[in-house]
Amino acid sequence: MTLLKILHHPDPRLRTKATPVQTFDAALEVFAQDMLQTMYAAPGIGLAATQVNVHKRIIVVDVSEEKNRPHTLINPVLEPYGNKIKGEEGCLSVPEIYDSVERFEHVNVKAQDVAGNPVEFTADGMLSVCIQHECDHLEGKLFVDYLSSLKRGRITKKLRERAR
Ligand code: GNR
Ligand code: NI
Repeated sequence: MTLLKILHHPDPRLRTKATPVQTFDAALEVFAQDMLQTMYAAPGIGLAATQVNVHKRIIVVDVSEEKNRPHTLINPVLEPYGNKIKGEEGCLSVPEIYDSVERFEHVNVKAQDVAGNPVEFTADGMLSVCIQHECDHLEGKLFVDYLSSLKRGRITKKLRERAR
């Protein structure tokens, strides 16, 4: 098991658009396990491959209390629906910053599992929010992009100072 290094905003590599996974092999399974381990250790409720500098469409999430409900989603495609809800978000790539973001309440998810089998389900609550947050990472998008440019500028400055 390997703990992966998480990139921090404003690292430009976080802005990379991830490409689809085409090969479902043992290396993918190992990488997915490493991502889960890294997420649990952080600790976090989700992690996108982009955050560990792998620009493939892979996310892991576990919003359970006991940390025993891992989901690994490959090539996820989302159809968000319903009302917009506001909730506090944080991000392992934007450490110690929390702010309110609007998301759709529900999301239909089509994806593949680590073996390449198709999976489809709907999510709501924290799982819905988390999956939307992770899929943004695969597009090179961060939750701070939803904030005002004034707020985002302050956050970027703070993290830049912290990094040096
Ligand atoms: O651990 C995390 N918590 C969280 C809280 C509210 C909304 C989204 C998240 S995801 C975050 C982990 C992370 O950065 N995933 O990309
Ligand atoms: Ni994040």
